[in-house]
Amino acid sequence: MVSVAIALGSNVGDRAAHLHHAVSRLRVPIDNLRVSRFYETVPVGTPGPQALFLNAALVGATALPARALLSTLLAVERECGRERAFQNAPRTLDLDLVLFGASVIDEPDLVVPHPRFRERRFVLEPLAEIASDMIDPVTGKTVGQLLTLVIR
Ligand code: PH2
Ligand code: MG
Ligand code: MG
Repeated sequence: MVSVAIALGSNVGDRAAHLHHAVSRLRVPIDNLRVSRFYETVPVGTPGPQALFLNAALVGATALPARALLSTLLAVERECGRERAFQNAPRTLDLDLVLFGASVIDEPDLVVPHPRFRERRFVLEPLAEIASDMIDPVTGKTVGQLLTLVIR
């Protein structure tokens, strides 16, 4: 079993319902699931003004390979009507694989640890609430340490 961390985000429609749907679907492939509270956050890095996000994080242990877990995340996004109009477009549900044990994966459609999570308070704050001791295999720092270093 591998420890995983997933970031959840929504800024279209019933945001809380989308996050709850994701949590209930991920209880099957992820054991010992722990979920942060839901944080309302200002959009960061979007190409224009957007609605506020609801962000959260979840952690647990999975027997799935990273690629199978990624397929599950994309399927759950589609169940919530996710469309991909352009990069950082408003979304009903975004599920990002942030950490997959100590794995470092750099493939065109799968980069783990998530390449931008260290700069994102909206990922680090919920994740530190439930798993501040998880280690980023690239920097060797814990999530709690990364949160103290984030600027925005
Ligand atoms: N996701 C993005 C871009 N910007 N801003 C906030 N506050 N929350 C997000 O989940 C988010 C974002 C791309 O995935
Ligand atoms: Mg994202
Ligand atoms: Mg995504």
